[in-house]
Amino acid sequence: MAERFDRTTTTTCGYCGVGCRLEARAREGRVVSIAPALDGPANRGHTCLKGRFAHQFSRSRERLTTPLIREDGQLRSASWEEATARIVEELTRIRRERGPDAIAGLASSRATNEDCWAMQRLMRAAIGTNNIDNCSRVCHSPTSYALRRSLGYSGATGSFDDIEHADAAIIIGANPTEGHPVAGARIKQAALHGLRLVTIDPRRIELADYGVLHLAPRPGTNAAVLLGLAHVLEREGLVARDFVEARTTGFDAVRELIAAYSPQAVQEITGIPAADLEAAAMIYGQAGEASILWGLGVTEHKFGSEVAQLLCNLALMTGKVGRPGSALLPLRGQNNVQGSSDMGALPDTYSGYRPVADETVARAFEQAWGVPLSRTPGMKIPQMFDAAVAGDLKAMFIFGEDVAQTDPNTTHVVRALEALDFLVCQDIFETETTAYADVILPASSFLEKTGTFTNAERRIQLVGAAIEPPGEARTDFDILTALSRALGHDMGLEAPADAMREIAALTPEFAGVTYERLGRRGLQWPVAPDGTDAPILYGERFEQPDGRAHFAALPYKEPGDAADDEFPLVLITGRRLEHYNAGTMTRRTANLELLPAEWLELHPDDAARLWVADGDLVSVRSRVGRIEVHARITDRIEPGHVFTAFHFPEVRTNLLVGASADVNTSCPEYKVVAVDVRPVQEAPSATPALASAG
Ligand SMILES: Nc1nc2c(c(=O)[nH]1)N[C@H]1C(S)=C(S)[C@@H](COP(=O)(O)OP(=O)(O)OC[C@H]3O[C@@H](n4cnc5c(=O)[nH]c(N)nc54)[C@H](O)[C@@H]3O)O[C@H]1N2
Ligand SMILES: Nc1nc2c(c(=O)[nH]1)N[C@H]1C(S)=C(S)[C@@H](COP(=O)(O)OP(=O)(O)OC[C@H]3O[C@@H](n4cnc5c(=O)[nH]c(N)nc54)[C@H](O)[C@@H]3O)O[C@H]1N2
Ligand code: SF4
Ligand SMILES: [Mo]
Repeated sequence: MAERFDRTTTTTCGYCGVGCRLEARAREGRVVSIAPALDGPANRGHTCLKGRFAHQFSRSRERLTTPLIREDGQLRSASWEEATARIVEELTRIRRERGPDAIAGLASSRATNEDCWAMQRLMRAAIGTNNIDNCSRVCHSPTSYALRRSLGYSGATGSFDDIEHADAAIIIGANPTEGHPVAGARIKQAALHGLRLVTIDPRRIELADYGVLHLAPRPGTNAAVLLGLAHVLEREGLVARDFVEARTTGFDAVRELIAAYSPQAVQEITGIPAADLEAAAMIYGQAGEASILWGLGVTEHKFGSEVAQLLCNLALMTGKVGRPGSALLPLRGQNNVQGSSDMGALPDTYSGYRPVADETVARAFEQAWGVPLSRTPGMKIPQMFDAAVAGDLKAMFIFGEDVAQTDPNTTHVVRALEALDFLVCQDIFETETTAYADVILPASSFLEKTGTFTNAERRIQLVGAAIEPPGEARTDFDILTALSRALGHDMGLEAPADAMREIAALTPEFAGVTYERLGRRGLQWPVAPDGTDAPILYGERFEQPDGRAHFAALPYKEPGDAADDEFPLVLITGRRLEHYNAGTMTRRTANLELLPAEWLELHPDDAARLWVADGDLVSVRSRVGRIEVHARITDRIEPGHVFTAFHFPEVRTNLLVGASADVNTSCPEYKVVAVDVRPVQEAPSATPALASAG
């Protein structure tokens, strides 16, 4: 009997930020099965249905297999030479006529560190602009901002292992059993073994069933919840005075601020019963070791970056940081969103979050790359779209992001893409965004390339190629380095390993990283020159000039949108287990059979009032747009709220989301959108008899 597979490659999952290690088995150039790597530090022999089964997309007939060029409005196949020549000609012309800042690029947080390194170097050194950003902008940029201000490093303070070492945990604005399923399963196991779990989410998420307490705040009121928790901790004498004294600054202002946030006052704002808030504070405050985990229900708000700072306050005032079991764990989203940001695919920082305006840093990069570099911070993603509409941005190079589906305010995004003189997309499929491209470059998925991803624990892990790219598709790394060469800047990086050597040489937190040292278990940055890594940060000192962590005294402020007479319901958007973001990959796998379409979750009381039955088509209208979607009636959501995801182009959820965004980072307020929901009279479908007669 023939072998079922002829090659096994140990690699890292390319979907979410858990970073499961996988064994990919291939036969005759196709992935035939994927199994969990038993020694994977984050997954310990487990995977979810995406990592294990959602690989058929890799040989989908719809994969991009040749470059495509638009001519007279139509896309046609082209050679790599032709596509490259077109890109060089257009970008050179625009740079000559309008300057380098008329060009912007997006790096893909689905791609490797090495790919993102090449992308930011291409924009900075070959084009000459800091107009480079990545999807962390629309995701955890508020977390990054808060952690850097409060503690120092832009990363989780601990590891998933802290879940098992904790006596209690707060999970706020995250739904790990759908978004980070293997971490979700570890939390379930820990809860079954005594972890006292508090969930804070307007929806009754699955983990609420495993916890000791669930708090359901009104969307956008997290700050009040956290200030109320701090109030009770102070009132009950649960503040770690010695820790606060020895290792932090700014607590006095916080103590003054929280006096006003009594449980009663917080109940008014959030709808959370005062007794529940008090109980939650006691569970966290009295635990020996306790961790806080969070997601987009914290960040994707008008004051998301402030709320993330308030989370740091809680850990600091109780001294619950820097020990096994006491961690701050943001559940970073994409497989490599931590990494793309670490690599400096951001408009204001080089790798390691060092400002582009810092003369010493900029000089080091100029010396390494042999070109002058701009000291002016570039545009963030929403500013890029505004500049395109205003006619100031003329070209974009979008590498692995489907902004026309996933960014907010779709109408504005599309207008921006249409306004550009020249758009290049580098993807593995045609998408809503490539519909506006002048050149489309066929790239490789995570199953077809080598390099590294960095997971939500700051763990840098190796990625191996299980199969070859299809047709004439190339790896992202090869495409980007070749383009840079064609634009006149030869990076001198032949392979991803060369890029990692350069990253290590130019980035203090990566100083000791080599592929050999990463081995099968990876390393958690910062990695010292001798290869010692850091599973737990801040045991001794915080990464601030004075070595101390900083409290932030920030009051509750109202969200950017609110229900009113015309738009009486609040829409929350988020994720489904079976599909991944734009869905380009999961919709091309058997996961589509598990979840074939999107739906809107609606509480039975609202459904009755609106005359909507389960399964009915409804129209959802916001201040900026309208969609149609089928309703599902569930009491996991509170009356007054509705929920949907954004994985299907058939339902352009982001038509509904407006321009409101986090005040410090421009992360969109995807989680609070006032809407009006109405039943739609569906046209009677043609009967089979009529159809065949036609
Ligand atoms: N299956 C699957 N997994 C994924 C993804 C996917 O698309 N599909 N995407 C990946 C990415 S990019 C990311 S960033 C992560 C995201 O992972 P999560 O952060 O878990 O994602 P969401 O489902 O968007 O939002 C989490 C929760 O926030 C809650 N929430 C909304 N508003 C509020 C609020 O005001 N307060 C509180 N306390 N909670 C609120 C929502 O009800 C929701 O349950 O998932 C990653 N993993
Ligand atoms: N309403 C609403 N909208 C949201 C959110 C929300 O909660 N609510 N969440 C936001 C968040 S957190 C995020 S992170 C964004 C995600 O939004 P996106 O980053 O746009 O979504 P993805 O589907 O992860 O991937 C983008 C593209 O990368 C391509 N791709 C995948 N792997 C590779 C590769 O290796 N190389 C190349 N070249 N291309 C590749 C895919 O085909 C896809 O077209 O969505 C945001 N949108
Ligand atoms: S939990 Fe995340 S990393 Fe692990 S298999 Fe699932 S999608 Fe992949
Ligand atoms: Mo994300």
